[in-house]
Amino acid sequence: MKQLIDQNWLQEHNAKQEAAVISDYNALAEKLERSGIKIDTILEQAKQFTVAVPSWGVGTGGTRFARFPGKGEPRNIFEKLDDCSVIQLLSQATPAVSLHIPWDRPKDPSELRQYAEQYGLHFDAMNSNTFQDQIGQEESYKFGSLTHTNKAVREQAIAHNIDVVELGQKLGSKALTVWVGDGSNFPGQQHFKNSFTHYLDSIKAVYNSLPDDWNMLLEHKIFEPAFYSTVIQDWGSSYLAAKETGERCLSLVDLGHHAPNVNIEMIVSRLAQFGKLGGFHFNDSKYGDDDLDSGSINPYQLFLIFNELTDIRVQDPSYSPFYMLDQSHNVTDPVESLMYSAAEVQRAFVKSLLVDRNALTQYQEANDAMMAQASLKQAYNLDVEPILQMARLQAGGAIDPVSCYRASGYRAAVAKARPADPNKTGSGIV
Ligand code: AOS
Ligand code: ZN
Ligand code: ZN
Repeated sequence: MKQLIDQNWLQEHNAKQEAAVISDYNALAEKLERSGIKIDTILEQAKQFTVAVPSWGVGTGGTRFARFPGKGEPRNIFEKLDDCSVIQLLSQATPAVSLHIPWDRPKDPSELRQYAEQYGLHFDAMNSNTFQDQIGQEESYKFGSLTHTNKAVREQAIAHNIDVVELGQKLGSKALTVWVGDGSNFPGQQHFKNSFTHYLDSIKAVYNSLPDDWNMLLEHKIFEPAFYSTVIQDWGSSYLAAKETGERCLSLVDLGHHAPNVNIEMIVSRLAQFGKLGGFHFNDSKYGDDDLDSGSINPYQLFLIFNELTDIRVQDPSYSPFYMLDQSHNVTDPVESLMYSAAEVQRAFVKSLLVDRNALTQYQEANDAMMAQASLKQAYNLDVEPILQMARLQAGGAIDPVSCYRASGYRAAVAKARPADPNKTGSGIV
């Protein structure tokens, strides 16, 4: 397999920290053993955990005010895959890439597939884009796409989604994620019922063209770019649309798409209870913002979401929603942010495995609020870093991905190899 950071160098880098990791791991094993938890079974699950990286995430993001391009930004999808391969090599948790069309539309899908495969990468859910106009397209999405008042615009948006599915089939993807920015900025601008009816009709048309082994994931967002009303603004609208559309049409929860203080873990439980929780876009947010790094603001919320997911998997071990990082890296090196975030999501997952579920159930049944919350905190407060480090070490990754990446000189090398083109950003502002 092709690797852009030398494997021998990586092993030497790890060797300096290996004894400390083994010692920390053994100490944690002893501690967990006292609670009847075998660390090796947790380690194996940690090694299985994966989260997809978005193709646009390796470019520097920005806000509507400005974008400050980073050095050595990838200029095309092949260079994006190069960066994704480094993220996977060091983190060993991100073997899949989620493509955005048209930003990353390949001229030759089989060439792109082979390029990914040489790195051991594959393609996760495809993302369509009807939230901006593309060069040469006939109809404008200024006033909406799948929900537009004009049938010709809706048909164009439907055709784009079907096209993305056909492309995804050639790349080995198995899902289409649909997020639309459709909505309004003024009370009275849009007829709520009519726009939702148009959405349902459009989504059904896309769904009817879906291959049998594909899922369609509907992503809701409270606001932005529409600031007064959004057609698929919350999990309720998403659930209704998914239920109306069909069995393989599911809801996708992007953590940054809710009002502050909304109980997202409860939304997770509700959607899962009715068989409609299909995937996640992981990120964090503080105010009304979308796409800060996962776990950077509220790691406890991330843990509580995984606590629900682990609870669901106790009932149904085969349950596996689509996981993707959806972040905008405005002030960090995107490769570092994505490696660090993948580990934060993995950390929340691992901690959720350590919750004593029998004890929690008993406390809940006995209405022992103090001990119920304490049983969650007991798992959350444990430092599981040695498990994450050991998982990466055993899988051939880096004990500490960020320090290893910095020592490798990868960014400096690509900064030379990829001179900035002032006329091309290589990524969108998302
Ligand atoms: C937008 O806010 C959403 O998170 C979508 O997932 C979007 O398609 C993605 O961020 C790419 O723009
Ligand atoms: Zn998203
Ligand atoms: Zn978003």
